[in-house]
Amino acid sequence: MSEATRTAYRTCPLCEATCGLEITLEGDRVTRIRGDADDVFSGGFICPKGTTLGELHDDPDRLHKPLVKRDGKHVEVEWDEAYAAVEAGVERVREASGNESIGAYLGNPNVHNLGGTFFVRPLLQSLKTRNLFSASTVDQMPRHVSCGLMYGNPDTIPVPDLDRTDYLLMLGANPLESNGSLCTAPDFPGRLKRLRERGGQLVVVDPRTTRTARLADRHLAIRPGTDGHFLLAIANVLFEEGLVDYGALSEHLEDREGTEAAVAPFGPARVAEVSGIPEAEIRKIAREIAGANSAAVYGRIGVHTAEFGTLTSWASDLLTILTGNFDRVGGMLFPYPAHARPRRKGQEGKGRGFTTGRWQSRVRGVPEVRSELPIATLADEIETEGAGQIRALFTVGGNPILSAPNGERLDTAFAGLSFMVSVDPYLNETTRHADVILPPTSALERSHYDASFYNIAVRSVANYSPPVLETDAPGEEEILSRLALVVGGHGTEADPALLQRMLVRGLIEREVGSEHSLIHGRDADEIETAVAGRPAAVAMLDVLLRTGPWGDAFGGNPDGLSIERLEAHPHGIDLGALEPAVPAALSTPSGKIDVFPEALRQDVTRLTADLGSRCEAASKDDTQLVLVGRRTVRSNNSWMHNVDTLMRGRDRCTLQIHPEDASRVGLATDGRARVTSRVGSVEAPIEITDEIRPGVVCLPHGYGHDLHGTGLSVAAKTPGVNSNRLTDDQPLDVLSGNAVLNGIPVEVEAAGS
Ligand SMILES: Nc1nc2c(c(=O)[nH]1)N[C@H]1C(S)=C(S)[C@@H](COP(=O)(O)OP(=O)(O)OC[C@H]3O[C@@H](n4cnc5c(=O)[nH]c(N)nc54)[C@H](O)[C@@H]3O)O[C@H]1N2
Ligand SMILES: Nc1nc2c(c(=O)[nH]1)N[C@H]1C(S)=C(S)[C@@H](COP(=O)(O)OP(=O)(O)OC[C@H]3O[C@@H](n4cnc5c(=O)[nH]c(N)nc54)[C@H](O)[C@@H]3O)O[C@H]1N2
Ligand code: SF4
Ligand SMILES: [Mo]
Repeated sequence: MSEATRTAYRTCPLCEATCGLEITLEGDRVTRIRGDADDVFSGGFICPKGTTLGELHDDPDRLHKPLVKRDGKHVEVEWDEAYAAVEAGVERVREASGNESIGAYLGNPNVHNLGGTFFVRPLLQSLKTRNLFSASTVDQMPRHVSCGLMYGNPDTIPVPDLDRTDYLLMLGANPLESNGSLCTAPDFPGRLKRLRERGGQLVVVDPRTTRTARLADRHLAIRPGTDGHFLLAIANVLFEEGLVDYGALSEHLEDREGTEAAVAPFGPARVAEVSGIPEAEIRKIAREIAGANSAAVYGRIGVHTAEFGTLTSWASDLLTILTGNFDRVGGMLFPYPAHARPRRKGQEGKGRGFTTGRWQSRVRGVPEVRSELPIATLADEIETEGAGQIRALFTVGGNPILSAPNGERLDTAFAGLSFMVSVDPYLNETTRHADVILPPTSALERSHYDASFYNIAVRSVANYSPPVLETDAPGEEEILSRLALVVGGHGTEADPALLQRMLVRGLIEREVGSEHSLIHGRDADEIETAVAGRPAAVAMLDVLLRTGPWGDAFGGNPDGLSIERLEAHPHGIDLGALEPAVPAALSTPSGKIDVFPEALRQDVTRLTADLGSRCEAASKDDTQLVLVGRRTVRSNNSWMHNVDTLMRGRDRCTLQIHPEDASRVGLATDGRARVTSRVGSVEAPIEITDEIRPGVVCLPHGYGHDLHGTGLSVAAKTPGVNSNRLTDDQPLDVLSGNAVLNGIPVEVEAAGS
C-alpha cells in the first residue's frame, strides 16, 4: 500500500528570489517540487535549483551526526560528545592565547535561515572577539556602506521599482542566471520582459553578452572595473547639459555642494577611452535617465566586488537623485517588510547615522565595517604571529576556501589552526579542516520566513512556511544556542531553552518598553504567553510581525498579521507595492539624505587619479587580460554541486575567452588553458566565445572540489577549478573592505606549454 500523498507549500530558501514551492510528498519522501502557481509573489515561477530540495534532503553525503577529527580522520560521534570537544578545544585555545585568538566566519546560508538570523548573535557574543568575518565582504558590503553613509543605516537599501519603472540601467548583474540580488523579485526574468512589453527600456552593462544582456534594448560591454568612471561620466553629462532636477526630494537633501565639481574630471570623452563605452552612448544614457517618466539604476556583484565598489554603489543612487527618480514610484524605493518597525508618518527620520573604523584589523590595519573585518585579511590574521593571532575558528554555513580570494593561501592557513568548529551539513573544502562539524537539519525540516530578503523586496509580502518534515534532530536554533552556552562557559549541560526564552523575553520587553511600539505599556507576561509553544525563532518573528506595520498588535488590530494568520495563507499575503518613504525611512543625524558623504569625496579623488592612470595606459597598446566571474542557474555558490540533477550535462566550469585573445595567446578550440595571476594558477577547459569582451576572460566561482578529505561524491566527479585561487587578497574596496573578485589581471596560455 502506498503511503498517503500530501502537498506542502513553502518559500524556497536557496537564493534571494523567495519563490513559492509546491511540494508533493508520499509519506516522508518528496516526489515532486514545482512552482506554486498561487504564490502571491512568484506566481508559479521556479528555477532548476528549487526543484532539488528533496534531493538535498536525501543526499547520502549530507551529515546527520556530528563529526570529530581523530588522528586526522573524521569520525561520527553523539551530540554531547561533540559539544564536549568544542568546550575542551575552546578552553585550550583561550587559556593559551585569549578571547581574540578565536575568530568566526559566517557564510551566505545564514541569511537564508530563521534560526541563523536570530541565533548566530548569541554565539558571537559568547565568543567575545572582534575577529569576525563573513561572506558580506566578498559580496554586498559596498552597498551597505554607501547606504549607511547616505541614508543613515547600512540596511536601508533602496531597490529599483522593477514592476513600474520605465527605464532600468543595470550594471554587473545577471538576474536571468542569478534570479536577482539586493532586489528580491521572484521571476526577475518575467518582470524584465514585462518592463519591455509595457514600453520600458532596459540597458545592461556587462563585459559579457549574458542572457540578461540578450533580453535588453541595449548591451554595453564595459571594460571591467570602470563602472564608477562610467556612472560619474553620466552625472557629468547631467550637469553639463542642464538635466539635473532633484524634484520633490530637494528639501530632503543635504551636502550636495561640490558634486558637480567632483564629477567634472569625468568627461564622457575621457571616460569613453577607459571604459570602452562611446561618448555618444554615455550622453544618450544621461538624457534617457533624465527624460524617462521614471528611471532606476541597479548594480550588483560585477560592480560591488570591485576596487571602487562603494563609490559605484553611491554613484548609481546619485544618478537617480540628480534626476528626481529617487524615492519615487518607478524609480528607486525603500522596501517595507512586514516584520520591520513601523515608520512614523511625518517623522523626520533622524538617527545616529553610520560610522566605520571603530577598530582596525591587527595585521593590515583595515577598518571594521558593521562590526566585522574583511574576509580577505583572515589569512593574515591566522598566519601572523603575535598577541591576538587567530588560533581557533568557527565557521557557520560558509565555505571560504572556495569563496574567498586567494583560496590556496587560506587553505594552508586553516590547516595551521589549532582548533576549528564548523556548523555545516557537509564535509567540504572548508569543513574538512574542522575538528568538530555540527550538521543542522535540512531546509525541509525547518520553518521559514525570509526575514533577510523581504528587507530588499520590490513588494511588501509576508509568507511563512512551517516545516515540511518532522524531525528530532537539532536545527540551527538549537545548535547555535548550545554553542553559545558552551563557548560562554556555561558547560555542555546548560539548557538551550533558557537562552532562547531570554531572547524572546528581551525582544518583548523592548517592544512593551518602547513608546513607539504598537504594544507599548502592555504586560510582557501576557505577550510571552501569546507566542509560547513555538520555536524561539518563530516566536521572535511572531512578535516582530504582530508589532510591525501590518501587525495585529496582539489584539489591538484583530485583522492584522501574525504567524497564525500567515499559517492560514500558505501562498503568502501580498501587502502591496512600495511607496515613497523619505524622510521617515532615513536615520541620518540631519534627517536628510547625505548626497555626497565625506568618505566618498575622498574616494572620488582616488577615482580621479585612477582615471588619469587608466587614460595613460589606454594610450598604450595594452594586451593585459583580466578575469571576471559568472553564475549559472544550475549552481549556487559552492555548495550545490553535489546535486546530481543540477550537475548533468556539459562541464560548466570553463574559461571563456574571446576568439581574438584565444588566437593571440595560441589556444586551440578544444584545449585547456593555464591561467595565472599574482597569487596562483589553475588549469581549465576553454570555451572560445564572442560573447565576452576582448581582453576579458571568465571563470565561474564555487568550483574546485578536488581537494582530499572531503565527502562530496557527486561534486568530486566534475570538480572544476577554484577561480578564487586566482583572485588576490591584497586589493580591497577601501571604504568597505570588500574583496576585489572581478577585473583580476591574469596571463593565459595553452596548458602544458
Ligand atoms: N544560479 C545562481 N544564483 C545565484 C547564486 C549562484 O551562485 N548561482 N548566488 C546568489 C548570490 S550569493 C548572489 S550575491 C547573487 C549575485 O547575483 P548577480 O549580481 O546577478 O551575479 P552574477 O550572475 O555573478 O552577475 C554578475 C555579472 O557581473 C559581470 N561583471 C563582471 N565584472 C564586471 C564589471 O567590472 N563591470 C560590470 N558592469 N559587470 C561585470 C559578470 O560578467 C556577470 O555577468 O546571485 C545569487 N543567486
Ligand atoms: N570569485 C568569486 N568569488 C565569490 C563570488 C563571486 O561572484 N566571484 N561571490 C561571493 C558571494 S556573492 C557569496 S554570497 C559567497 C558565498 O560564500 P560562502 O557563504 O562562504 O560559501 P557558500 O558556497 O555559500 O557555502 C555555503 C556553506 O554553507 C553550507 N550550508 C548550506 N546550507 C546550510 C544551512 O542551512 N546551514 C548551515 N549551517 N550551513 C549550510 C554549505 O554546505 C557550505 O559549506 O561567495 C563569494 N565568492
Ligand atoms: S530562483 Fe531562487 S528562490 Fe526561486 S526556485 Fe530558484 S533557487 Fe529557489
Ligand atoms: Mo552573495
